[in-house]
Amino acid sequence: MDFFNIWALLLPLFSSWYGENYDKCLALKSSLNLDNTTILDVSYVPARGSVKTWHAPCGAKSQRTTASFCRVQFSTETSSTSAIRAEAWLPDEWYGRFLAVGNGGLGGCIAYRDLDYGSAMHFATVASNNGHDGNSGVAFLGNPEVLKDFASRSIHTESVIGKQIVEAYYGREHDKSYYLGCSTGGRQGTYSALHYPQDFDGILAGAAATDFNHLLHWTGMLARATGAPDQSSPAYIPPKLWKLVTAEILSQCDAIDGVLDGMITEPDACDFRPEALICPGGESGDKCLSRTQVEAVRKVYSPLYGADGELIYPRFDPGPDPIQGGLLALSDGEFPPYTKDWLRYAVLNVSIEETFDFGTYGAKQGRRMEAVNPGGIATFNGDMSAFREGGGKFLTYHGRGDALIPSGNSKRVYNLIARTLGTPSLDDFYRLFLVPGMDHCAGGVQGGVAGASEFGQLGGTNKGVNASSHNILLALVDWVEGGVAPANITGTATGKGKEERVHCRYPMRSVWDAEEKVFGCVV
Ligand SMILES: *[C@@H]1O[C@H](CO)[C@@H](O)[C@H](O)[C@H]1NC(C)=O
Ligand SMILES: *[C@@H]1O[C@H](CO)[C@@H](O)[C@H](O)[C@H]1NC(C)=O
Ligand SMILES: *[C@@H]1O[C@H](CO)[C@@H](O)[C@H](O)[C@H]1NC(C)=O
Ligand SMILES: *[C@@H]1O[C@H](CO)[C@@H](O)[C@H](O)[C@H]1NC(C)=O
Ligand SMILES: [Ca+2]
Repeated sequence: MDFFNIWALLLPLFSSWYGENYDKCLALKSSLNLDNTTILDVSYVPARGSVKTWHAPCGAKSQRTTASFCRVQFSTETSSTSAIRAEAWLPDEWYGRFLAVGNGGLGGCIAYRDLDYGSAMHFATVASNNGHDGNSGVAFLGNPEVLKDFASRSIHTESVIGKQIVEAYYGREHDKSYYLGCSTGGRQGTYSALHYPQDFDGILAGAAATDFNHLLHWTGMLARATGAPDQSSPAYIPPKLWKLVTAEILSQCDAIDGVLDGMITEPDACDFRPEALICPGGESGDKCLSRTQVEAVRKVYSPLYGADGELIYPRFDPGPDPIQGGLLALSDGEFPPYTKDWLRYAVLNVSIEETFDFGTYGAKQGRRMEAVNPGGIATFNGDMSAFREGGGKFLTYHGRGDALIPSGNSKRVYNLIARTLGTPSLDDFYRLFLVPGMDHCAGGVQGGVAGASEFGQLGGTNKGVNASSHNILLALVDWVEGGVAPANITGTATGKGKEERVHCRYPMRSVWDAEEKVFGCVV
């Protein structure tokens, strides 16, 4: 019997095993007719399986799946020279909610773990490749439409088309719509609230890469401070000396929060003095730093100011080991790849064949990035009035051990919105949770201690605990659908002990209660 005959025999069997959803799903392939959209593939995925991903050229080739769902892969043209590639995962057990998920870095990569997470939590979930494939900026070169997808259009498009697919499949409109993302995904969510206030009822946008041009400039300046791209620079600090720096920060600042637990609860209270590390005689050594290296360390832990004294970007939080946290700008002596690609391919439009001397990088390039502001990407605007007036709810979080985007930026954005809207507290629609010890978006270990960094913020950060007190996505649902706003969120540590810790909402502070022996939230 040949292959096709086997399928002819088995297909009706699948259909009866999986029930009506199987047929309903496959029927979408010919019935969907959506603006600017080509349906690439439709398949039914049974529970607890695995799917082949659209991985080129990033991410894993397959993704484990939890729910049983209908998978629709599609491509939507956003202009005559640009398109997004996207997927909708439509779970059999659907609670009437729509969820769009975002991207990371300069990607280019469909967030499969978030598709799995969203569909497992019974959301009809949509993700896209952000208008180009891969995590490099080459796709932006000479293609302003691709840049526009990256800066602003892909999330809007995936949500407009995704909602139509949801309606076609389930035979009715969704009830409420949500967004989830972190880092670049956090910026995308913030952009949606500012510019597409109708797209989502609830937005969960963590560790947001807002004030994007300045963020990349800050990273560039940090790298220059430590001598990049030249490892033989006297300011270069090799990874083993960064370990010393991290240990010294802990010894100076761990106790400030009242507990020697290897974690700095409030890095803003840490006035780190790197001079403690200067070698006798001031030369460089194996177990100490030269005066030049100490100056570099001081710059890393200081805010970046412009020529007129204006704040360009808040300082890097003292605490995490920047190497472990993946702040490559500091660890390998190279110029940071995102700043490099953004400047070359989106701002200066330097071709692949030409070179750019990153040894000359400085304030001038930062001003250039700000002035060009490719695709209108900056996302540093406090006017969320339309989103707020439309009843939207916004949750955000930031790790106090984030080695890629300083948590001070999330406080700064909170304050910007409060100032712009003329209200001291944003509690009625916008809440920020600061998470001690957490690295960029998730994970993180300081002084050997894992922070309570799992609270359902992304796929893979929800080890079974999904009550809304412990799961920020469900907390958002409670707020949007039940009017109950989260006062705080409880995180669970990744380590064996599964310790829990309550994360406070800004501007409350996490303060040790010596009698109760627990951190509480204090105004
Ligand atoms: C389809 O594309 C056209 C032009 O490219 C655009 O004006 C229109 O808004 C698009 N429709 C959707 C639903 O994105
Ligand atoms: C909790 O998550 C599991 C999947 O991980 C899901 O089956 C269950 O329904 C969820 N509970 C709620 C309240 O969403
Ligand atoms: C590079 O291209 C972008 C649009 O893709 C444009 O905004 C910018 O002005 C260009 N830069 C230069 C130096 O021409
Ligand atoms: C967290 O919020 C709950 C209400 O949801 C409250 O009962 C509890 O006291 C709060 N915890 C802290 C540490 O503030
Ligand atoms: Ca401590």
